[in-house]
Amino acid sequence: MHWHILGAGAIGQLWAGKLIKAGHKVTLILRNREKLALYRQQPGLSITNNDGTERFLPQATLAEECRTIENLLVTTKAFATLSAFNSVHSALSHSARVLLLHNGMGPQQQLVEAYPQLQIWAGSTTDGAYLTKPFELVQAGTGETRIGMLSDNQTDLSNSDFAAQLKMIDSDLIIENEILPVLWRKLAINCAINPLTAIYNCRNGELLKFTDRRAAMSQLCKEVEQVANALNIPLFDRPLMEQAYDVAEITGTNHSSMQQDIQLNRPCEIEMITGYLCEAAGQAGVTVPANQLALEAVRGLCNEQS
Ligand code: KPL
Repeated sequence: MHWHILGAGAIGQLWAGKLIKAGHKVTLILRNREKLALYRQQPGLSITNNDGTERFLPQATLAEECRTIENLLVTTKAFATLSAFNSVHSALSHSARVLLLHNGMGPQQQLVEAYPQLQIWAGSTTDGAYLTKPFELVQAGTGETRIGMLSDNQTDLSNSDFAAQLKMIDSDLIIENEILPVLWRKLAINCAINPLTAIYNCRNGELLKFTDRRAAMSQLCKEVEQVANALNIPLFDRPLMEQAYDVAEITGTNHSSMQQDIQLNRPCEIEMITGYLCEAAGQAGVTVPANQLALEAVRGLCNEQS
């Protein structure tokens, strides 16, 4: 199969390596001519993990140069998903499959509504990877990746085909019949950790060391659970606070993606994380004052950047 990858950040490059290893042809769709020129100076990307370093040679192009896309993997930041998708939409073949792998929620549902004819899959990953240079990736840890079909296209037999092909890319990958609760679980964890690490400008584990931070986290968790309950979305089989506590502890020395984005003056995903939660709460008639406050505080931090 030929895959195009939109969003050549850490997860996009990790998947480029996985796909090439599984025998697929891969084309990276790069953001602009500068990035493409940089890639072409020394084509290829390297992935380093405990087993050593491997080099891969995907092709690279720009959105406007794409002709026919059969399989599209979107690994942009959540706030860039829709515009990135629109930049290649006209190149998608009639039977194209789109797989969205990003934090937060909103863009997935918007794409399904806007393009009911497309097969849209979405997933959530806890794979740990970071770039040391533009095309040099370190795979820090192997997490869990869950993928399922979002669009209500159940009659298409090729869906199960696609699931089998995905499993061949990565045998650890989990195919879910219902992906929405999976996306909500990741959203819930991100609502509990990301805004607070941005507000306190701290590592994930430093949220657990202070009573006031733990209390704030617990309040956020309670509200997220109320919204999920009201919408009949099953979260975890134990309180969200316990689950989030463990994630913050396990990833204790990490800086969350939101804390990093704010520190590096990049746009952040607050609207697709806490913003999405607050919107869903409004629709479900649930009040979420702590999350609303966190949303406003992080929006304030984002505005300070400009
Ligand atoms: O997903 C994350 C993120 O940083 O976006 C967590 C779970 C908080 C780990 O850092």
